[in-house]
Amino acid sequence: MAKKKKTGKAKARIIRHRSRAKAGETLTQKVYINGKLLEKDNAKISIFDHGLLYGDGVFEGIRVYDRLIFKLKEHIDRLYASAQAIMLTIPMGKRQLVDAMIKTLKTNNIKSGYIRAIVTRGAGDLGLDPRKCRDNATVVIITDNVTLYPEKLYKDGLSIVTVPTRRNIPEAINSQIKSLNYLNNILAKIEAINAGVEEAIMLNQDGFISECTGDNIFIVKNQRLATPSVYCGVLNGITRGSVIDLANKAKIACGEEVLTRYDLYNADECFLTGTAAEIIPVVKIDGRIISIGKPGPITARLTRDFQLLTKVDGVRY
Ligand code: PXG
Repeated sequence: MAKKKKTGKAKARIIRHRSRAKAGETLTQKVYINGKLLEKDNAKISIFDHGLLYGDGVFEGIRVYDRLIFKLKEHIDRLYASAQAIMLTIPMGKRQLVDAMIKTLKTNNIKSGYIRAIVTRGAGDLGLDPRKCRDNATVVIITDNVTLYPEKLYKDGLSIVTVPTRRNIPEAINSQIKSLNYLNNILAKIEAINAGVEEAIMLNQDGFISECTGDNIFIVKNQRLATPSVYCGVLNGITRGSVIDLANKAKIACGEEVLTRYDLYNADECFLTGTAAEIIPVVKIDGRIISIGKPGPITARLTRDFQLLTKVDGVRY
């Protein structure tokens, strides 16, 4: 069969990965699937995998800074806790999974980037019944680059809106479970894009602030930091935890609270946190300019502290 010509986009991706290879070597991105490292184009799983058919699975996104895997233990523990909550057995121990991640990073010669670990229920039949997924769960590890928002927005700040789609109620899917079921977050993202902005604030069932589609939210009021409590139905974000620790160290008070839109509109500063987004300032919410419409000093201080932390805190490989 004649080989398909590579599109401009595909070519660019290959060149990007090749550029990380040592002189004289070419490197095509490899993806880990169930113990094997496969070339990206051959990295395939069954169309009967319940991860695809039902979003039945869990995942993690982890950042790597200059060969340091940031908050690795926290991410691994959260992955296994999410799996435990949905009665999914990850067919390998934590140490083995970490070894597989490091092997994938090294194979792809990644110094700084992003690890996406995915564990699905595995291949079953067209029914929901997870017992039909007789083989082990599918374990996938992708290592790549990630950019969530354009660089300019980190300097100037984001404009965001509250959207109609609510965060999942904990009685349905507990927000601590980082499941492959992101449809309501995606709907919220679509609503934000339709409104001409990059990110959405999701309210919980009671109308209080929960979080954004892939980030936690913080405000600063009178030199004090506040973020919605996990009881408001937010993911206990690992970047959120790092920011709370950094605030404690910097002697900036930080409360985990119940917040309303009013609190956001009247904040002195606002920012979002997430592994992919890191810390990004917010300067406009639902058309209200926050304070003077520029990223504030406490956001800048915590961003600096966070950047320093990523240089020293992590598992080296
Ligand atoms: N809330 C939600 C709903 C998330 O999915 C965070 C908060 C931040 O948590 P960490 O632990 O990363 O600080 C997340 C994580 C994306 C994307 O493309 C976002 C996440 C995961 C995967 C992709 O926006 N967010």
